[in-house]
Amino acid sequence: MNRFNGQTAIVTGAARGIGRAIAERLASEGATVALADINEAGVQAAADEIGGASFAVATDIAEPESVTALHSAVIDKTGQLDVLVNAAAIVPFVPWDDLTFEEWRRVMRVNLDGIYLMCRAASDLMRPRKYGRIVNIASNSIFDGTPNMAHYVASKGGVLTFSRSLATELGGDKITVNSVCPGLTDTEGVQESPHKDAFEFVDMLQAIKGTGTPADIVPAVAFLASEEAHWITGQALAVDAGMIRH
Ligand code: NAD
Ligand code: 4PL
Repeated sequence: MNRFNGQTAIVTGAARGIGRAIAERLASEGATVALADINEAGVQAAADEIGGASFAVATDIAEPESVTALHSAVIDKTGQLDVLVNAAAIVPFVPWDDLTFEEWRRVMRVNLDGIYLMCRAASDLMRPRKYGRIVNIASNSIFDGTPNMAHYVASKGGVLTFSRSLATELGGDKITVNSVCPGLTDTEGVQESPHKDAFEFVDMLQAIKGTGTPADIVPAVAFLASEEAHWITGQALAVDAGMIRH
């Protein structure tokens, strides 16, 4: 399939994990992808590997100037923006007893302020063209309140409800906004944290058995980012082997 021929996409969190896999798919289907990540070396390596016209932009999604610079770079290089996928986030493992206000703010700043800043800048570019696809990566943890990450769960609940509202705001300009809610997924980030020990537990809850990988999340994101998903907006899609059925 070549669903993104002639299109430009921004994917945040594209240095590794789910974001990187999404960037690879959109590029393989014809998009020029701006890979945005705070990990400068990692995102450059990812862009080099993808090749073609895709390019890396070192970006902190929580810094307004950095987000503005990213969108300027996209316009300078390609002149348009069709797709935004917000996959960058902090995925913490912090029990309630250790959850300080500082830690709460650290996560909110990236996971929620960052989504606002990215959607603000991207929608301003999309609206005059009367086309756009925004896919925000939330998490299935918001449906059952996964432990050891209350601030993260709160931030991702905000991502879902914000996406719903933004869908209403932007529908008049034919821009769709949806969220995808992955279950526990085997990524570099998870492997670096105690979340890696939870795979057996979530397997027990899944309708379909096995370990989720970024490749399992990508197809849902690519579909919602494609032109043909034009009649779907304000939705949240759990992609988690049926762990959550809401
Ligand atoms: P990861 O930690 O492997 O990768 C996240 C990327 O985001 C990293 O490259 C990191 O540098 C980047 N990032 C962090 N802060 C940033 C900032 N301020 N600006 C720009 N980039 C920043 O994560 P992952 O496991 O691939 O998760 C990707 C997305 O999927 C996240 O939104 C996460 O919340 C969500 N998710 C993950 C899981 C899971 O189990 N892995 C489950 C549900 C949802
Ligand atoms: C079920 O989004 O959804 C662990 C870590 N377990 O980040 C998540 C579940 C994690 C999740 C998540």
